[in-house]
Amino acid sequence: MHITLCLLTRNERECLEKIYPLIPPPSREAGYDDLVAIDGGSTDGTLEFYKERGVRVIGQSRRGRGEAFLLAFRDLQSDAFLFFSPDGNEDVADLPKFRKHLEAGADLVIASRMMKGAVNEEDHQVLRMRKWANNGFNLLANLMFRKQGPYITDSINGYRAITARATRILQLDSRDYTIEYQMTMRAMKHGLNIIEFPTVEGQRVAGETGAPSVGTGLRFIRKLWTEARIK
Ligand SMILES: Nc1nc2c(ncn2[C@@H]2O[C@H](COP(=O)(O)OP(=O)(O)OP(=O)(O)O)[C@@H](O)[C@H]2O)c(=O)[nH]1
Ligand SMILES: [Mg+2]
Repeated sequence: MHITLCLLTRNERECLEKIYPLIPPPSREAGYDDLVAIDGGSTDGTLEFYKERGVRVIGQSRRGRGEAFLLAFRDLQSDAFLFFSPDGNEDVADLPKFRKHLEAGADLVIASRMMKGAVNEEDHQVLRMRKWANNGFNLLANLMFRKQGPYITDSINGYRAITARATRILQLDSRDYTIEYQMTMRAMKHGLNIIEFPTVEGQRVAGETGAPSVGTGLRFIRKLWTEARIK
């Protein structure tokens, strides 16, 4: 199975300097056969960083994290896509873990920050607002859409892999930060095989978030509502 690792960035030069050197070159053992960056219009030297290292870049004509996913599905020839955000949140050590699940027949593989054995970046805090909100979105998605398989504990995490076959079934169209939630809800609706494994979430190593919590949360609620209304 040919798997393409997709690095998702918008103005992440500082993070890339720390994280990119930790990403092994493509190989069977690394967990992917190809590496491509999908960039949402960086102006901070991210594109120069890639160019200096000979990394293939797909530039977006429209901004948005979901847009990057849709471009990968449209423009890349691969059996599966593994998405990685090189800002420190996602553990490089997990990159080789996706392949065995995909090759065993999973349609969607999610690194979960919520299941037993996982660590969420808020777990050391008493108030875990983001985690609680995410668990609310998880509960609703499972109650409303899940047809088979285990309870999905992290329906919105971006650290995930999906087969090309599944993308053709799901016909995703979210262009913003709701892309992963839409992907999980539709995979549930279609009864696809979703597998999770536990991951340890790290802190962003530099720069700033592009996803303010409250605004993004409202978008998730709207997306849930939309998915509930369509078949
Ligand atoms: N290709 C692409 N990537 C994007 C876009 N917007 C954000 N990203 C990347 O998506 C990843 C996740 O975005 P973040 O802003 O870190 O969101 P977050 O992980 O919820 O927030 P933090 O907790 O601060 O890390 C980062 O690697 C961003 O650079 C976009 O329009 N296009
Ligand atoms: Mg992040």
